Amino acid sequence: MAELAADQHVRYIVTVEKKKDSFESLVMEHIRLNGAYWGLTTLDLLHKLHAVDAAEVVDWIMSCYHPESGGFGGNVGHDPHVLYTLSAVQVLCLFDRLDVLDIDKVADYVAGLQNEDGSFSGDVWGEVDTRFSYIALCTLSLLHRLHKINMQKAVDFVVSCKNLDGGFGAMPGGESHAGQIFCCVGALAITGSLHHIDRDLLGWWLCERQCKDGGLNGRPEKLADVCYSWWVLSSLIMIDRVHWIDKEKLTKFILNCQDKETGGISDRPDNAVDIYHTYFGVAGLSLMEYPGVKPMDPAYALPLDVVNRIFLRK
Ligand code: GRG
Repeated sequence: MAELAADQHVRYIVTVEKKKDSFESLVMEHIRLNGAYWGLTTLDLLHKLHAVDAAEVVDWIMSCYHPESGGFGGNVGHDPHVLYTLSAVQVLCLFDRLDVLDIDKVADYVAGLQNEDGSFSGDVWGEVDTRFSYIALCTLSLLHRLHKINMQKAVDFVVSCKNLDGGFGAMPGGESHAGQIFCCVGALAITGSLHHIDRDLLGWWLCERQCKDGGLNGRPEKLADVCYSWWVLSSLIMIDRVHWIDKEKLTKFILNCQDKETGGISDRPDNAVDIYHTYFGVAGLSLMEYPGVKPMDPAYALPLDVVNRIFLRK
């Protein structure tokens, strides 16, 4: 079996960050804070977070902050949204620098996006999606501020998005999709509400995502994509059914998506690499306990030592 080209991936991540006028940097301009979370978490998983200047990263993160609302934008001068607020909080967790935040202000921004039915909007424009429920719960939990929302209603909304096949969609009646399933299972895990899940039914739907090539897809009849290694495996771990996947075949699929010369991982073999798939490939390997990669927490999507530091201060 091919091996993880860890050094090349580290070099790829550090150079993508520096090439500000490259194609990848340009297409990621509006989601740069998400990109920072993907790249920096990968570095940490590979024990190389020190390859970047922590103070410089923290300064840049704070330049995306909107003190009047308490939220973060995807880049400097961009409007705030919960998607980027979670990434900002996660990156600050990696560097153990939550001290730079006005925690109550950020938590109030997120809590203020909860709607009457328990759902969350992504920003002031009001789009509702179970992604935002997960993001709100994850952010507030990392900030120790879950008490600022109506948690029962938040859980009830997520449960109302459960389908007859055991999966979850973006809203009530929405098609089951592995990405949304991660969000709903993660939200229920964070709130201690996993008893709402039929583990065997959902586990079966999730393990059926493994394709002949060993990779995982996001829903029936779709092609495998490295990113589902994370969305599907993390969900299976949270419901204790990860042994229903052929880990060896999936590991091979991910390793075959690497550019072993210049680093990076793509969605499927022979495609162009990008930072998103590099992160989800390494994160998937982490969930399968690949040697040399730090273990990850499946609900918070951060290295386990970072999550332990936050909740246990160890
Ligand atoms: C902290 C890890 C982490 C996540 C934050 C943003 C978010 C919360 C979760 C996103 C979950 C999600 C919906 C993931 C799916 C992304 C994806 C590859 C969508 C593509 O969907 P289609 O329909 O592709 O274009 P398929 O694979 O179905 O053909």
